[in-house]
Amino acid sequence: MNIQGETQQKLDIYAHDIVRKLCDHTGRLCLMVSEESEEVLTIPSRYPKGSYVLVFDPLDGSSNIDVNVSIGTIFGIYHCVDYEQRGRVEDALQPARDLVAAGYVLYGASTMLVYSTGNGVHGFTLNPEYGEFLLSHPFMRLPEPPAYYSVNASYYSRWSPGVQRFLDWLEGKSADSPNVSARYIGSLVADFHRNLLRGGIFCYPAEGQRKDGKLRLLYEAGPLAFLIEQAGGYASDGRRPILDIVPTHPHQRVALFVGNRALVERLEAFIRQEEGALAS
Ligand code: AFP
Repeated sequence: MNIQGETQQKLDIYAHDIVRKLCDHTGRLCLMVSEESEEVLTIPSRYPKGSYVLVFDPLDGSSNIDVNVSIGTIFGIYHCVDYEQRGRVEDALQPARDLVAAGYVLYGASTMLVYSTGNGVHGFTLNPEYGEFLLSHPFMRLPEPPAYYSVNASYYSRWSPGVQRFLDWLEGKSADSPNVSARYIGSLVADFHRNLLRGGIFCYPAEGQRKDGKLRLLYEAGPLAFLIEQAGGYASDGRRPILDIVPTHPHQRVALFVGNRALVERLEAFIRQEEGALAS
């Protein structure tokens, strides 16, 4: 079981160990944070300590491993806050707006690496023959109009009225509803990637029991928010930009709405309306 009390698949641990072992001795990092480790990962004293911090979800969508559905690895890279004292948890508790790079690897029909260093979003496809990632999707931009919405609608009854109104609107129950279709894989990276290519919104709202939803800010929502803004989109927790949320804990959760800006801003408007109605 991992810190979140979720079942750890063998491949989760395997992926975690590969990333950790390949990155802890390079002299580039002073700290790592992984979904699969309760403690932050300091650099063993026998290795030089660099000035960068790696936060990562070694294998996202692991409940899809055994059913052969696309899964992925998500990562974010920060520069340490204080070089002299580098290697403390504070180096990881930075808002995603301060990321120096972020990306994911998608293990699907093909294996793709998608990343940004703040100069656009670029996609590379692995050519297994050469073992090389080749540039296949330079300067990825969210297309307009969006085509899809991705949410686990079976949780509808657990959402706040504002979020329920938004889903009703997405499902075409209003005169001004968008022309979007539903797609939900249950692997965040795969749902995000499809929406990045075709336009859309991915939602994992807060629920009655889970006030901050399920997904993690540091190594899931943050890096994807960094990418989506570089691709012309927006990511919010329903009230504020994900990029501006300052983490207080390495494994904290956050509600996530990410995709075409107009759709995410509409969601925020529904929540403001709901709160306005409650306040009056
Ligand atoms: P697992 O790693 O347990 O499969 O969870 C995957 C995930 O973190 C994310 O990839 C999905 O978008 C989301 O959870 C699916 O959650 P639901 O099963 O509650 O819809």
